[in-house]
Amino acid sequence: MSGKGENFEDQAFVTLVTNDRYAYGALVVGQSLRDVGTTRQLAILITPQVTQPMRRQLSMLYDYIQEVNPLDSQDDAHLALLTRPDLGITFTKLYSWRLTQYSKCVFLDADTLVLQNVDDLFDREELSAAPDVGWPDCFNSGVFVFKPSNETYRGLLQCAVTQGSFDGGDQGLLNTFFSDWATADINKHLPFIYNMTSAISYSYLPAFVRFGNEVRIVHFIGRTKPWMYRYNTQTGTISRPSDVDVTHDSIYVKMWWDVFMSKVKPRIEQEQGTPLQDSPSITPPSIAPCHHGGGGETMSHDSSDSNHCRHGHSYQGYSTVPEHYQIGGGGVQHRPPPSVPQERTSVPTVVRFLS
Ligand SMILES: [Mn+2]
Repeated sequence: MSGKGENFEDQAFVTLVTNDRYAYGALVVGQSLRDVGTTRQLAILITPQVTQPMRRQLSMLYDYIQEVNPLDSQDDAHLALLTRPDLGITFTKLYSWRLTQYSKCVFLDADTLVLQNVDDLFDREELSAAPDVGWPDCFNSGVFVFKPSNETYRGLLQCAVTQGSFDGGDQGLLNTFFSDWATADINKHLPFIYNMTSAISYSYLPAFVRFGNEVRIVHFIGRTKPWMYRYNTQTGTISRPSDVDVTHDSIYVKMWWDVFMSKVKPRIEQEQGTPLQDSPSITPPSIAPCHHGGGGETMSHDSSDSNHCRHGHSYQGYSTVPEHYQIGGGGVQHRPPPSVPQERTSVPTVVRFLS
């Protein structure tokens, strides 16, 4: 074995994004995989909502990009119970099993961050995953080892139709389909350090103190994501958004931003051909200044976001990522509400997908 990927071209890390905001997560997790020297391919599934400039950014980092159409459940009543009416699209995750050009894959949510090399995950068999902190007899579907197979894909769809998902998302379905995970084979239980919930230091601090330095993958579960935070470029400190649902450990949010600022942002600037803004003063929520109605490089954001572009206000030294990545457009374009991947939720419901 000599060259990167020479002997492992049939194995890949796979992630999924359904909009530009999550694509920032994919840029960071993909970069973090490069930074730890992975020998495997990087593959990403995207939905039509991801903009062309963002696709170009992703293509600089990922070896393989596949656009997929969302497998929307079209079951708004049930989905609304979860206060995440757009989560049906996350069944797109099932499409991962159709990446049969690979013999084995490791799925990583776009809201994860790799801190140490995890190529040893490819020694594991399908379906290997770490326990979910909310119900450890279920696995968390943010990180898992799987084997692409059209037969398995069809089985998963059939399972969705006949049994549904007990949490309304992919995690419930996958735990139903791979129902013997909890008891059948301990080798399919990934250590928690491969999918550490970023808020764990608040729930079991002594264990975090003891084992925290062994963490390999951090998972920013919940609706509040690292890219919703503000990053002070002068002090390197993090500010939480106002509507936090999960308090992520600021150490890891800062790690996410360090990757974004040092590797991802420069590539965006390089593609634009101009600095995003005079460093170090950066105005939220866009990296670039808000150019409403102006041409040139503009990163717009959704009006429903809590972080509106605030003209006339100074937020010097702070940075957040924009909702949509847009270059060369005619200013802010309001797009449909973004769809976001499903997270574990405790709301029980039986739904029928794809029926
Ligand atoms: Mn996640």
